[in-house]
Amino acid sequence: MSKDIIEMIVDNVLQGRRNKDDEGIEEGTVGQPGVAELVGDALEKGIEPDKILLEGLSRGMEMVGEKYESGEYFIPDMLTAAEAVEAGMEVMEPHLVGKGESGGKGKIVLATVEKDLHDIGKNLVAIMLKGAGFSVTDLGIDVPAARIVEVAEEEGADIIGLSALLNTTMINMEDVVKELEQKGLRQKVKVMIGGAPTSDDFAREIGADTYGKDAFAAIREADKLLKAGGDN
Ligand code: B12
Repeated sequence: MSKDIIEMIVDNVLQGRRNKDDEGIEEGTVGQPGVAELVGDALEKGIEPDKILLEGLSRGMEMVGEKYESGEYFIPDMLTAAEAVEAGMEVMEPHLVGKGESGGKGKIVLATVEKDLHDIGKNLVAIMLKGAGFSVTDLGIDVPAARIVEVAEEEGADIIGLSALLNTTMINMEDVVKELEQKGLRQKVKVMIGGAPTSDDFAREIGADTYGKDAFAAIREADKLLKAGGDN
């Protein structure tokens, strides 16, 4: 193989090829390994899962974003690329989960906020947190604040993790903080936010406890929050 396997993963995310049966943007690709097979090969070759995630799947999706922004790609291209990333993550998950202390570190309820359908970043965060030993309940996309808080209460969650990718939906994160306050749970449950339009400043503005730039920061920040909680 002349091309580096990580580069091939990036290429196939850009082509939106989940597996060998998919046709990509370029014709004549059917039969060649797609993202799922390439991720499997990379794992077999002993390439670190973190590298596959960050430099392969995540990088590929970032490049799709750049192409969308420059007008080269359209929404259907984003969707097929997203499906290819999902296919790769499915192969990755068992290799990441179980690296940690299998759920013993603390409970996290994770969701993409109401009216937002983006979930690739959140799913990556979920996999990495599970791999780091947290127990994660992933509520999916477009989840109303009341539902997130209800589940966090039922499950006795330590942390609520919120994702938003749109300028128009990030503000819905504040509703979760308010809902926790209204239910008298704010002292019990920490709130960690993330997603491209969010920031440390925004977290402070809406009264969240912390912001994580990426899936690795999510682990670091969750660890810090639990440590701070434990010291109280
Ligand atoms: C894929 C994609 C889609 C897919 C989503 C598929 C899916 N299953 O997720 C589809 C096609 C559905 C889509 C739809 C839309 N999209 Co879109 N989409 C993207 C795209 C290209 C990539 C997002 C992505 O997956 N990135 C890769 C992941 C790995 O990165 P990430 O999400 O940022 O996550 C990382 C961190 O942010 C962080 N993180 C994320 N969540 C969390 C949570 C916590 C707790 C923590 C700690 C960290 C954390 O960790 C992650 C891993 O490192 C971006 C472009 C971009 N540059 O981001 C546009 C983008 C987000 N979309 C955009 C828009 C406008 C839309 C639409 C409105 C388009 C339309 N006209 O219909 C719709 C809205 C649908 C809706 N209601 O949500 C804009 C948003 C502009 C804005 N800031 O408001 C962007 C930026 C593109 C652009 N430049 O115009 N989109």
